Amino acid sequence: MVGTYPETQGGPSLPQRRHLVTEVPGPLSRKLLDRRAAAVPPAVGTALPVFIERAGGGVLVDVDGNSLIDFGSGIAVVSVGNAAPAVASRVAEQVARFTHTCFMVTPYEGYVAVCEHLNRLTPGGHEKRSMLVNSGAEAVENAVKVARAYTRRPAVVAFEHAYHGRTLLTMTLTAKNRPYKQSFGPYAPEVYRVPMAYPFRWPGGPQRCADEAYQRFVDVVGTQVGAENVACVVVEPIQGEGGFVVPAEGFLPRIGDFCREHGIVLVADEVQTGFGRTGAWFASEHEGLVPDVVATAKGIAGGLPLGGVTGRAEIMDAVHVSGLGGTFGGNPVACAAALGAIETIERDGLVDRARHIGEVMLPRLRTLAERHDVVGDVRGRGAMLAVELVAGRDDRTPNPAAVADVVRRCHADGLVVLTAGTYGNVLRFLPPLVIGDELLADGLDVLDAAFAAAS
Ligand code: PLZ
Repeated sequence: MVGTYPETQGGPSLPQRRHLVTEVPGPLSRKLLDRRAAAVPPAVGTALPVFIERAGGGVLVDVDGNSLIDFGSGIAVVSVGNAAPAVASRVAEQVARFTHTCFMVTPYEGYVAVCEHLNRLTPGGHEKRSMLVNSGAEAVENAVKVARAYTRRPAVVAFEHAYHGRTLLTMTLTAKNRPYKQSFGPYAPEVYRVPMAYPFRWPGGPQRCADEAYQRFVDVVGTQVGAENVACVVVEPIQGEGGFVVPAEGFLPRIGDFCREHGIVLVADEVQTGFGRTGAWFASEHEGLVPDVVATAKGIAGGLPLGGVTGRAEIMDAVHVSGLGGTFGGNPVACAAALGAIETIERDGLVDRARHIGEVMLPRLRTLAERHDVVGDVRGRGAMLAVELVAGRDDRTPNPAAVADVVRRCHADGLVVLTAGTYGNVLRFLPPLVIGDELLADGLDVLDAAFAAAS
């Protein structure tokens, strides 16, 4: 192992503090960056080029011994904290017992137990079934396969600003060209795009957003596709990569009603919003939305690769025997991690904790908006929050340069923050739900200082 830090373990026992001992990235990270450049193509990007040696609670410790505050959770994955004890111990136990059989060859209990939890925790009291996969993209892709098999219809409707993955079908469902789609076409057929009820950027203003966006949805589906041809509508209840867009209130329930009326499967992509992140188990709950199928991943397994597709029993059971699966889907080690993560969320009240994080952060972000004209919008729910940066008070032109400047200053000061947004002008915050109040406050101070220095 490269590095200078004495302890070998991560997890919550790591000192929960921001502490820089070199510039960021430090010399050992820079050495590894050179090796990376020779071994890994630049197509696989890097938000912050520090190499991590240990992590836990709300900190990432790099190979140079710098302790950074984590406001990213590896893109909303380690909600229970990195190397969470219940995850680490269950994984260690499982890995010593057996590592793989393939659930389709000889099954094991962990897979079934995770599916039982998914069936219990996802919105709606109806009878459900779940299947497990390896990633968010695979979860969304399988949700579409299930919807097509059940409805025997081809078309899929997705939204502007959507992100659903990087496989051919999910890349097609994704709205943004660069970096996700550029030069990777032709795309999958039968995918149709409708506007998202994006209050801050709706031409008619936020008040008319839900009504007008719904009218546009009905118009496009009716005139360009035909509701009777639509297998499913795929929607993120809060858009993630697209900029943490919270749909105008009332929009999603109406989409849900439309789907029910026309026999269309409503697929909620809860890959980023799920498992407590927004202050509810699933973001659909904030508006009482009960999706027919829910796609999950990220926060489900404390950092191990796992995804789930959970749906109404009659929809999931419509697929022929052996129509769904994959070699690694629902790997026993990943399932053990998921059981540890779910146990941690329930035992430690992390859904409430996400709400608390929102209550601490939102006033601070609103103060930023009062002080700095570039902050055009503050939005999100629970521990999924963002600020959208614009040219100025009366000019909503996206300002990705200001975001880049603030991010650079945060990184240099030991705060890991991520960007998002169709225009690259959104700064997003996804702290682990276990982050302590002091560390959270320190992170917000770094952010304040970065805005003050940037303007
Ligand atoms: N659906 C809503 O947020 C993944 C993408 C990072 P995978 N978001 C992070 C990147 O640039 O590749 C995501 C999501 C929503 C689906 C996915 C896809 O999940 O596990 O990355 O396949």
